[in-house]
Amino acid sequence: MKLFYAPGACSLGIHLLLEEIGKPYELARVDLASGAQYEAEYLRVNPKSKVPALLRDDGSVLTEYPAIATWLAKSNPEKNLIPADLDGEVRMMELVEYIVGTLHAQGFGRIFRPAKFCENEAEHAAIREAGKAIINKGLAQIAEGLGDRPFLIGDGLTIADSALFYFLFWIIDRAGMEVPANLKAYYEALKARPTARKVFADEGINVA
Ligand SMILES: N[C@@H](CCC(=O)N[C@@H](CS)C(=O)NCC(=O)O)C(=O)O
Repeated sequence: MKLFYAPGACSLGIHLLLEEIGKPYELARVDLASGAQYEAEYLRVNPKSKVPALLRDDGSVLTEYPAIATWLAKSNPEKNLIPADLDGEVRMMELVEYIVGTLHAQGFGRIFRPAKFCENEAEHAAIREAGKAIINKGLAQIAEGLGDRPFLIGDGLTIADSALFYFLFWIIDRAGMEVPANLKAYYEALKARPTARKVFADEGINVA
């Protein structure tokens, strides 16, 4: 297996899952800043020009965070990365979709790439503010649902936690945004896992 990733990108969460699973895998860095995702070599891997992408042992490539995470979890059922009961599973997927599809794509998308939403530069400040509002609303909801528990669903790490892990890395360590105290404690505990330390080290990311 080979994970195509960019340091600190959302692929960080898939990287964490690979470490949690503990089976051998390779890493292939994609230099998003220099536009490697648009070059022919990477387009052959993922024509959508995005990371993460996972090259599987049968030679096929899987893309899209929820799909990759689900495949990894269901291929390694002994790791319990998806709750065994149906209600736990769908509640977990509800969170994954919200974090990846709404908070990341709609919230951070507006903050980092306002031109994707409107080419008129005069609108960009308002678009960024709208992105922050999406994120703050989502963080408040997630914090309320989490309470003082160490994981989003059940009593072990699931793929929803892997998504919130990369998202909180952006929010707390990259953007320096304030978050509810319980989310900060949750993120610090995730960050302290040996698997997370290894992921940061492998990606060359310095975190406190
Ligand atoms: N829908 C995709 C989104 C992935 C995504 O947005 N990846 C970003 C990094 S966090 C990316 O590759 N951006 C490169 C670009 O847009 O040029 C998924 O769920 O995997």
